[in-house]
Amino acid sequence: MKSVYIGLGSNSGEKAKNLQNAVKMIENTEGINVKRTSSFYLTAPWGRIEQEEFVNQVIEIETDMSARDLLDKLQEIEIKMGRLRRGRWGPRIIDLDILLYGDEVLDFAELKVPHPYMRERLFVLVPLQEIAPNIAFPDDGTTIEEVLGRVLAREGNGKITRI
Ligand code: A4P
Ligand code: MG
Repeated sequence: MKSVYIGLGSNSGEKAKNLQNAVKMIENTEGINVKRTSSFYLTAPWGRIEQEEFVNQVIEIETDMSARDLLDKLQEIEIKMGRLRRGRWGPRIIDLDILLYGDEVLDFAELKVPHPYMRERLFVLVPLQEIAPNIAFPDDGTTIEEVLGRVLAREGNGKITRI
């Protein structure tokens, strides 16, 4: 069994509802147990900033699925929920990213773990810190708390509100 962290995001339609539905679909997937869920956070768009605010959440699951199979499953859920591809970092009903997969480091085009941008993203680090402050990055051993502390010192936390 692996402990896996998934980042959820929505900035289109009923955003919090979309996250709830996605968590239900993840929960109902054979071979996946949802262990912990963070609060919802309202967050300023990162990357392409001329779009609606996001609602973000991080969950911990336990699974014996391979990382590839899990990614396929998550993409299936995105499609079922009606996600359309509207360009990189563009608006979406639901986005499901694998943040951490046990203590593995994966570097394939279609699957990079730890998620390549998670160390810079308050919308990932703040909810992750809520449910798992003491876990460490498998590649360099820094904890979530340390990495979050650095980003907060640099940027402040004006761009994220717990809802
Ligand atoms: N992929 C590689 N590694 C992973 C991984 N660890 N988890 C590949 C999931 N997918 C991974 O993703 C494109 C491809 O990335 C997938 O086919 C998969 O094989 P995508 O979800 O189709 O496209 P995307 O989401 O538009 O691009 P990308 O680069 O994944 O964007 P992100 O990183 O998901 O960022 N601002 C706020 N406040 N909140 C947000 O949630 N999200 C984004 C999207 C931008 N700004 C945001 C937010
Ligand atoms: Mg994505």
